[in-house]
Amino acid sequence: MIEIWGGATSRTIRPHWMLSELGIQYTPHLIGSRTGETQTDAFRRLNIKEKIPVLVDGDLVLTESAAMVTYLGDTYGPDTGLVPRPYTVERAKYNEWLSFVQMELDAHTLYVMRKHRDLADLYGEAPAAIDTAIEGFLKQVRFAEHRLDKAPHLVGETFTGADIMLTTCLAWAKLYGIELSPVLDDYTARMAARPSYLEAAKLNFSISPGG
Ligand SMILES: N[C@@H](CCC(=O)N[C@@H](CS)C(=O)NCC(=O)O)C(=O)O
Repeated sequence: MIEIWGGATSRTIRPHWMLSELGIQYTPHLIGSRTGETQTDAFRRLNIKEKIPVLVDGDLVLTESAAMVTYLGDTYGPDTGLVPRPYTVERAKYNEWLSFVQMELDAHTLYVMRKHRDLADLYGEAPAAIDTAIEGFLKQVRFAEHRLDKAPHLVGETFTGADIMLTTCLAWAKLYGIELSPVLDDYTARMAARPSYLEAAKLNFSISPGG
C-alpha cells in the first residue's frame, strides 16, 4: 500500500490530490513540518531533508512533490492522461510547466515570502526580499495567465498533474493576500471545485500547519 507522509501545506496536498484523481487507496500519515515528527530518526531515514511530503511505494521513496505527482500518474494511470506519455510534445510541455511552477512560483517567490514572514524567527525578517518576491511572482505568473486565457488547462485539452502543481501555488498566493487576475481566479476556482481536490483538501488540511 502506498504511503504519503505529510499534511497541512500547499505542497503536501499535491500527492494526496493525485491519488484522489486516480482513485487509489493508500495510507496517509498526516504529520506537520517542524512539529518534531520530521525530526525523528525513523523519519530521517525516509527523508534526510526533514521535509514533507514523502511518498513510499514498496522500496521506492520519493521526497519531492512534483516527482510524486508524475510518478503516480505514470505508474498508476498511464491511460488516464493525468500525466502525458513520455517522449511526446505534451510531455515536453508538461515538464516545462512543472519546472516553471516549482522554480518561478514555489521556490523563489512564494517560499521566500514564507521564509521571511511566517518563518522570520528562523530565517530573519527581510521586507525588501518579500516585496521583490511578490513583484517576481506577479511578473512570472503572467506566463500561466497567457496560456489560461486561451485554454482551460495548462497542457493539451485535459486536466494534468501540471494543473495540480499550479493550482496549489495559486491557492497559496491567495492565502498570502496576493490578488490574482480574473483569468487565474476563475481557473483556481474551477480546479478547486473538482471532487478529487475537495477530498484531498479535507484530508490534507485536517491537521494544522507546523511551525
Ligand atoms: N521541494 C520540496 C519542498 C518540500 C518542503 O519544503 N516542505 C516543507 C513543508 S511545505 C517542509 O517540510 N519544511 C520543513 C523545513 O524546511 O525544515 C517539495 O516540493 O516537495
